[in-house]
Amino acid sequence: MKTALTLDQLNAAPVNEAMHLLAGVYEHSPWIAEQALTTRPFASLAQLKHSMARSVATAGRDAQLALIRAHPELAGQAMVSQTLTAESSHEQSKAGLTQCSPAELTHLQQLNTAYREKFGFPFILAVRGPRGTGLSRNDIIATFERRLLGHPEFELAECLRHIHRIAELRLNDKFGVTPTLGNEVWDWHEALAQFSDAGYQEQGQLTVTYLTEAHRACAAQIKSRMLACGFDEVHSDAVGNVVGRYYSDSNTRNIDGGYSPETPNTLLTGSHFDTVRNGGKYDGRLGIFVPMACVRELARQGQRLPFQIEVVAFAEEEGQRFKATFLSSSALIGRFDFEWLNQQDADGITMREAMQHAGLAQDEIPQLQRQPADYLGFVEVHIEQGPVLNELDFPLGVVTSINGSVRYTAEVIGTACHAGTTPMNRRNDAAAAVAELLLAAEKRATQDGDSVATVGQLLVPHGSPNVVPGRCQFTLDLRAPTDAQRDAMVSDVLESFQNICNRRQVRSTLEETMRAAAAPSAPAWQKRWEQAVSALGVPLHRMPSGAGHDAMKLHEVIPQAMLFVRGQNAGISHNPLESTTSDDMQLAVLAFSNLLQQLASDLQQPGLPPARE
Ligand code: HGY
Ligand code: MN
Ligand code: MN
Repeated sequence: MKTALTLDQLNAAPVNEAMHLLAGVYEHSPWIAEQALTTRPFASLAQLKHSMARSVATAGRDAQLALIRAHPELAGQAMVSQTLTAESSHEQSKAGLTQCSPAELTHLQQLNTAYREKFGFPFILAVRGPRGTGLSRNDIIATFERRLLGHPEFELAECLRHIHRIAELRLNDKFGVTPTLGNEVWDWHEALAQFSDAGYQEQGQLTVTYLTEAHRACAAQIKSRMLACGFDEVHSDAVGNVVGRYYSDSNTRNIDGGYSPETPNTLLTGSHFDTVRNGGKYDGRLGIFVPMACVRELARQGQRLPFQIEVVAFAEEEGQRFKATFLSSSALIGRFDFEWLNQQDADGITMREAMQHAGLAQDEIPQLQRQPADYLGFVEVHIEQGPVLNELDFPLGVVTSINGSVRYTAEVIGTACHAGTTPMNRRNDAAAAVAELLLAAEKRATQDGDSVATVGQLLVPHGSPNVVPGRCQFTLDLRAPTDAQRDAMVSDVLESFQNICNRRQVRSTLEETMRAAAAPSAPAWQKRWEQAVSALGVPLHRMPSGAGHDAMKLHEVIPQAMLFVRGQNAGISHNPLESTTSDDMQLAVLAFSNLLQQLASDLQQPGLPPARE
């Protein structure tokens, strides 16, 4: 059994020996280790991985192409003639590629030929996958077919990302490292993803909307898992949240300890478990399972901290079944709008009826409001849902601010008429008006550089191919890093909308369904995340959040800050391709544990309680 390599060994070894220790990490490309070794000493394996990846990122296109071309094809000639490197041979056989049926082998070789002809380099896929246990042959072939349709620039970057994932797993092997906690958290997501709403489950899609059977099955599984993790109390509340509390070492500490009873003593954390339609497995859920894993480790060690940890699995954030978004975090801050109970879903069921069917006591909703004075702050872990960390090869990112957003549902009412006989200058085409608005909103958001505008839903109700649309319903989602920038864009877009309707002589209705203020991270809490990440030896990256999160509602009453975890597949989200690795989940759990321990030592300093803001 080879002895595991250690960072001390690698940091101390002469260059040539260190190169030998890192041999095989990047296929036939020792120049990467050589370049990375100039940045020694490495504080952590994560830092070594990052440094090697950045050596590639800064090496220039020719070197990157040479690196990709140094790799064998999947189930290609090298595998058949058994001339693969030991690492590639192990990986391809573990993924079952050496057991392909003749038809699979032929199909893979056709894909290899087509891919290489289209892109000029071999298809690269980390076949051990995001969990490290190996993708199935079907997954491999499906990914191959999907990426064959891709764009050359994207595919070159995606091949490099997979090469870094291959290198990461090879480094784990060399250092004898297994991301045990990350593997468990990864598996918890798989278990929760088995529940999906009717109509989506049958298609193998993940959709969990508010208070459906699947939603309630998720709540039940989260509840039982919280109990198994050792939370002292777990309950479902009046809007369907699952709340777990892990008590502090005492609810109050003696006054001369400088920590008087009225000082806040609960850290609030969590995220949502509802999903968008055909969404990903990690959006929201990662922010529930990471703190749960931390509490499980505390409970296992019998450790109590000088504050209580309250983990909330928020029941409704996405606003899919009903228009109300951030419903359950709004309830926690005392801003649940009881008008929402009258909202109807696509089947005409009101939220009130859905809650009654789920056995929720609506009259208890006001009691859900948390007293800010009881809380130290709110922290949320979330998958990034964007490409930044993936492109910069950072596993974690500290959020500086969450963009402010406004969302509308709207309808344009024109005149339905004959598509053949109505001249173009005699139409009041509702869909054309919306199309013009869509392009105007796109242009206006692009003008700011970091604003975004999206028409996510667009429908001609009861339309026909040969009828000029008389009605067109749509949604509009507008976001920007600050409220002032957001509001300037909103007023411009709405003015454009009015002008378009006037000129086209159509009517419109517009309902604001969500408004969330931009939420800058509380400096003290952002600093806590920065310290927690830096303590892992992970390079620090600060970034804004384009996506909205429950943290922006809690922001209205208590200080908050978020931690982002890198997404795979170029960080795609609100898409079944959403993915993250158990290695990155491991780092998120370790960072969260660091934050807990750091907060505990802050609290135990005699004198003032820790800075909240
Ligand atoms: O839309 C958002 O930003 C969040 O995913 N609800
Ligand atoms: Mn989402
Ligand atoms: Mn989310």
